[in-house]
Amino acid sequence: IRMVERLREGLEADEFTVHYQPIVTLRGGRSVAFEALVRWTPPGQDPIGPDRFIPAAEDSGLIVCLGEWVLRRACADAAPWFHTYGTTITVNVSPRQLAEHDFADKVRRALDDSGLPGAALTLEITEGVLVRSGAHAELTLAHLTELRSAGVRVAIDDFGTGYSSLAYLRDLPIDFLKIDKSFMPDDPTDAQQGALVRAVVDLARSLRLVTVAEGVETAHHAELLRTLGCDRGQGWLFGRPGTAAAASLRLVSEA
Ligand code: G
Ligand code: G
Ligand code: MN
Ligand code: NA
Repeated sequence: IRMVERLREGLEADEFTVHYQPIVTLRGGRSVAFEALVRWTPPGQDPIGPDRFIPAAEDSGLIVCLGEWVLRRACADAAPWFHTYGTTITVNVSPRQLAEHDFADKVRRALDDSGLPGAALTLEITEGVLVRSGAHAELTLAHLTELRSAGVRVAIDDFGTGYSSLAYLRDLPIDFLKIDKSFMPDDPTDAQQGALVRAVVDLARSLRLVTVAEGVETAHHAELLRTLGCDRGQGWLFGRPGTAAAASLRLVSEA
């Protein structure tokens, strides 16, 4: 309850920022997208990680307001990146947002107001989104279908960590699979870990989805993923989340 109060105050006092982490092609290494990741630094304090405040924002419903703010900020920051380099932006969306009757309207307005086409935006949702949206599952599906027909793409985040993953892949309109970072082997010689990454990448590829590996921390991870035919990577090896200015600089230096 205290956390919720602080969140509400923080939103009013404009204490949030958005950081951006590059998503690169595993062949070529170009930053084709950035994931928007919200940050909260109350004045005079250390940053509070999203792991701590996103759950509270979801439980209280404040995520609807915070999520819309992140979406609008990210679209505004990403507009020059898209227009100059074709770099797209991916934004995390929680089930609560998708259960709002006007979610698709809000997304279209954020795009219009920043001068972006739908194709510049990817929404990241989790496998459990239909279950967690409960009675709103139909509305969630309708929003995603409508936005996709406007060119917006949809990614399944943290793939492989939820349950009944396969049924969701069948029922959800999606374009990308983001393989959860827990699948990156911490021991390159462990055959069992290697087999698991291979199985997940093969599954995603056979569904003709673009595959994005998360948590790529080492050159070995990148090499393994290339061998397996994974399309894109995101992780500390390629770049940590940073400010919009840092993202712009990165694009300039790649051009
Ligand atoms: O890097 P990281 O600590 O930023 O993110 C931790 C968790 O918070 C991840 O699960 C990430 O998806 C989530 N997260 C980060 N930014 C947002 C956001 O804007 N909206 C939602 N719903 N989740 C976010
Ligand atoms: O849940 P989601 O996948 O949206 O959030 C991405 C999270 O992963 C963020 O907290 C981000 O800071 C974190 N992250 C990004 N790259 C790496 C990495 O290479 N290793 C680890 N352990 N975490 C990472
Ligand atoms: Mn994400
Ligand atoms: Na992710």
